[in-house]
Amino acid sequence: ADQLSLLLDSAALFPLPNGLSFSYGTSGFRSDGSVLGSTVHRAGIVAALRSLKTGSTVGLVITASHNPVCDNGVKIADPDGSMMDQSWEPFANALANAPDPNSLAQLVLQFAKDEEITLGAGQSAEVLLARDTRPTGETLLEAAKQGISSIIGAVAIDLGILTTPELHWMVRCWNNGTKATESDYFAQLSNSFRNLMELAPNENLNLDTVEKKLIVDGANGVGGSKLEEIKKNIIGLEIDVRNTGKEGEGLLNEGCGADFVQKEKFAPCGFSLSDLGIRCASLDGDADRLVFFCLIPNSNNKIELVDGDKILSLFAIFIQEQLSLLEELPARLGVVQTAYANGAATDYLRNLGLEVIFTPTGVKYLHEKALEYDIGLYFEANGHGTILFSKEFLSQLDSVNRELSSKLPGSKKQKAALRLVAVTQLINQAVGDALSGLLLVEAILHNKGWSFQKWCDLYQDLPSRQLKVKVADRTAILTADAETRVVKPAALQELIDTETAKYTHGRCFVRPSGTEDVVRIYAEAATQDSADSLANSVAQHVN
Ligand code: NG1
Ligand code: ZN
Repeated sequence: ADQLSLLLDSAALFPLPNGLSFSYGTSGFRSDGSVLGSTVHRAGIVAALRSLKTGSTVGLVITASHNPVCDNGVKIADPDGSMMDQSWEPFANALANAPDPNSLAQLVLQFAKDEEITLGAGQSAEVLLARDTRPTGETLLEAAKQGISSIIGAVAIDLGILTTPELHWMVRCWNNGTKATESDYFAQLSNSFRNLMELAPNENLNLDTVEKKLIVDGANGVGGSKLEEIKKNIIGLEIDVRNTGKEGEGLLNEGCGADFVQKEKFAPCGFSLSDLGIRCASLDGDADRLVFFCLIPNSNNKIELVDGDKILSLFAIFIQEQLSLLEELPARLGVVQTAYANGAATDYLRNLGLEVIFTPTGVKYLHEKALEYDIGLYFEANGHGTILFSKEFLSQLDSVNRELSSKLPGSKKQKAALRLVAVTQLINQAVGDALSGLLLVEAILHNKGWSFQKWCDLYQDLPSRQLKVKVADRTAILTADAETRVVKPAALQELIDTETAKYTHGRCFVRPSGTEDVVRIYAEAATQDSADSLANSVAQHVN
């Protein structure tokens, strides 16, 4: 068949649902899983074109992350494992909303022409596919496959059920020509974890047995069972996985998972006071977010939370420490946050002498900024983040490491270099990864001989409150300065300023969500009561 009729036939099988429109938000298309057939089919077409354009393998993952089990979503990964270049989003949007097969086909042909992609001329395209554990995932994956095969020469490779970060990692490795299977991923994590654990300075090995234990809430999603695989090859850490999504363990993301734990500040289901004193961690449904917590005695399941900001701080301290031992390895270190970062975290990081910058919410913005440094660390408060190392830095580290292992083997300096090497191998440089992040946290605590409490006490979070409000049209709100200020409607910012001025350490901002049809309100102040009341009063003005 020729390209046009292939597109027409394929599109006819996946009609756009009446009255719905879709938009490629900060993490792809998201909606109720039952209405996403056409969207995912069309995302398959976009992915195939993206592969043709870049001449490399790309990825497509079907997930709605921390959202309820009935939701689903789809996003595309570029050849380096990062989110699809933003310049392609308008096309993805147009295609997702094309009313009929004919207009869809015309959009594809025109876009291919504009982008100088030759269709049907013997080029090949390759898309790696994965999905999370949602019940609508299987059908949607089929739709993606059909979309991909409606572009001549495009091939879909179904990798089954994976965490989102696994898929991104595999795309990256595939294109780098390095080992890219799931068992390679598991092996890389457990090997680099072991290396980093073994590099702990002897004087810090004073942890008692309780500290070797970690309980992990898998959000009843895809991460729990993967962690159970990884833990088989791990020593020095006892991991107990709960909410793995197996029969009888509960629903995906319901009353559990990193989003619940971070926003509600309560222990997830399956945890109780018998876990008192034990370090706990929580993943989200597709395992790209991670937070830690500990139960508070006599508090009705309230927790002490370690959020993304504090994970970021731990990573930053550790890297800074190793670099300070290696004056022959100069590196520009940058930290990227969003407006949701706790004010106390930002102060803490700046007091360490670090360069801290802000971007709008959404991993793709943070990731892009972090790429500008030799070592770029980024985290959202909700626990999504990672560390990026520039190519130049990696090759300098490699030569410093070689030099030291021949001239000063066993020295403090050599160990510092080896620790950095282990970090570069353990952390997922494609995207935030709860499993790799979790192991890095554990290895760093072990290296530093730190208890959970010591980590908590790095700084005291300012009390905060997040609310969401449904409005008629959330796009009526426009923001600036990394979303910290409302520019339209102008009167709203004035109201926010007036309210905020009433509170000590008050800070408040409002922005339209990029993933849900709501406006989000964030407030911070010296006490929980004042944070709550600031958020509530601003919410009233948003309505
Ligand atoms: P929106 O819905 O745009 O606030 C949420 C998170 C983001 C990011 C995306 C993608 C908050 C306040 N926002 O975005 O940080 O993780 O989902 O999943 O947590
Ligand atoms: Zn997620």
